[in-house]
Amino acid sequence: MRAVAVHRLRRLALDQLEMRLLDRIRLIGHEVGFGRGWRERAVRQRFCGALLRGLRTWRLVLLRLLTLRLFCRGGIDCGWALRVGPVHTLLASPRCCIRSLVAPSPEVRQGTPSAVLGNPRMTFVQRLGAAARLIDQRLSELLAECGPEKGERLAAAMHHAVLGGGKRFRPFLVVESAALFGMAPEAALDAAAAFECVHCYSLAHDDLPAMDDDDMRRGRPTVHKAFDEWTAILAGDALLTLAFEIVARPATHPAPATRAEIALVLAHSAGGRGMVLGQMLDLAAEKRGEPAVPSAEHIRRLQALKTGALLAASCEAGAVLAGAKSDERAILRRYGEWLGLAFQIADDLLDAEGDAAVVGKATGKDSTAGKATLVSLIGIAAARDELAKAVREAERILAPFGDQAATLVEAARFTASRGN
Ligand code: GRG
Repeated sequence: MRAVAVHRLRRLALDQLEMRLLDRIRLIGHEVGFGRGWRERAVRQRFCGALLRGLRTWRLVLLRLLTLRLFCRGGIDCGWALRVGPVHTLLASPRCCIRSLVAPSPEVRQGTPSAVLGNPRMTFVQRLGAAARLIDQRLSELLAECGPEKGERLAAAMHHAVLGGGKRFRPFLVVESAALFGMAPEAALDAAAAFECVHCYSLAHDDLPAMDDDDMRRGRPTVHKAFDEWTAILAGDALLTLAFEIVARPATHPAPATRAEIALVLAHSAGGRGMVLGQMLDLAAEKRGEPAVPSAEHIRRLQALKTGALLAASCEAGAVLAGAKSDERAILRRYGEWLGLAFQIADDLLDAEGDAAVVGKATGKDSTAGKATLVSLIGIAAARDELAKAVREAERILAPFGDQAATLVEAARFTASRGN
């Protein structure tokens, strides 16, 4: 009798605990920014399931919650957090846990790019991570194939600028935009890598003392800090040239006309009518005070050129690569423009409010430098509204593609919620 009563009491206490834990999970889910989409719901349910399965050993559950919270706060995807398991494992074998965090998933280790990215069970962040690993692998092959001889200082600086961090968002957009028109990821990887080379060159140059003067990028010393200024300049130059070499190679696309078209899209977005002009306007405002009072319109144009152009071109290039019709190509371009705007506003918000450890570079630089950004001109609340509008527009433009464009829709939402 007594044993039954004790058992019931214990069950009751566990039920109570379960309710409290569920509340807590909901709260944490809210804190780490789960949305309301079905994918997010599915992840949340997986969480709850995994947590509740461990309820009999409730201390373990509390520890898991703590792990989850720590990792999610650190910007790590929930799926990864689940793979790490309970904190006690972390304490018992930190190296094994850290390895499971950074090691490629079994799909990435075993599968072809199509198999890896075709897995419908992946969350968006896992998909972005899986694509990043594929792109990293292709980038290091291309650097070895087309870059300078191994062991040279220039090669080492190019590696430093490209490998070892970065979301690989532009190449992801190339791959996913091409996938929207039925192209397999492996067929889009080279063009995607070319876009990342241009992005990495721009970061290496932007970080130089003559430009934005940054010591840290992607959580590591910038190229000129790890090497020196002249090496960083030359590594950037070589990466820009390498991008066009990659695009020109038959491996990028069998049709010369398509390769030429991609080269055009990339050149327009990166050059004196695109990113370089945007950078020029930005530095002219900061260093020469031109114009004396920048308007919100001026800032929007500057950002569309500096940041938006390459993002929009990545989406357009994916469509070109996959042979999309001209109206479909135009849709992808417009989607990319809204996405670019969202990306830059989110970047300004991160600079204003972000944590340098999570962002991977110094924050608060814009206001310290007295730099006019959309956030400084219209305020945080209005910038958030504009960000939400940009994401809505990006989603609306993709409506003709229906569910086929789900990943690109999520990419637009991701730009708004990203932590780095
Ligand atoms: C030097 C010609 C020239 C241009 C530089 C890209 C750029 C133009 C400047 C970088 C300054 C900056 C912080 C711009 C805001 C948006 C941006 C490009 C952020 C960095 O891109 P992410 O977040 O970086 O995709 P990762 O590291 O993930 O690749």
